Amino acid sequence: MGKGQSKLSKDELQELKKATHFDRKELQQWYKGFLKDCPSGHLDQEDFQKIYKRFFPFGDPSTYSEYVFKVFDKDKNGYIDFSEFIIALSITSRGSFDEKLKWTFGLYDLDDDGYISYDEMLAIVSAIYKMVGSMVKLPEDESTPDKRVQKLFSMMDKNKDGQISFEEFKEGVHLDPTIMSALQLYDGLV
Ligand SMILES: [Ca+2]
Repeated sequence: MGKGQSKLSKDELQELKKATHFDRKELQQWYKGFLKDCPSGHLDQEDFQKIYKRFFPFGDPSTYSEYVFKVFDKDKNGYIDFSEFIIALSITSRGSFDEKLKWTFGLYDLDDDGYISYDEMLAIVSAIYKMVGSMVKLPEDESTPDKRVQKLFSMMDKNKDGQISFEEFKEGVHLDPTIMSALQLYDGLV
């Protein structure tokens, strides 16, 4: 994505139209807004954290925003460019259930090996708890990240191998839709 241009080129538009659920007009609008918020044309970890801080002023979203940043930054170069931003936004806001599911799974699967381990789930859940702080009243059996993860594992890890496959995740989401709340939290930003 070239610096200094105020509009997407024809080729860029064409490409993003194919890769997202947005039309030309929406893409140009989002691009304008994106440049307004970050004139450099890309977001770094710190910019991203600031956005979350606006929405969770009473908690500490630093860790959680780092994890989400990693999912956005597809080419892992340390920046979210417009194309990465809009593709993630398209999935989280207009994606099919399956797209959203894959995106959320990718968030939990920190090392990208296709399985969510207990520690990976604990890392994300702890980050969410840290972020929402005391704003949410939690049921007794979910009062700590450990309890919450134990509960999720007892429900989702059907073959008891200590990790959650995509299939198990997919089924588990129906048993506990709040697991997708990782995504809903992001929805609040759009
Ligand atoms: Ca990138």
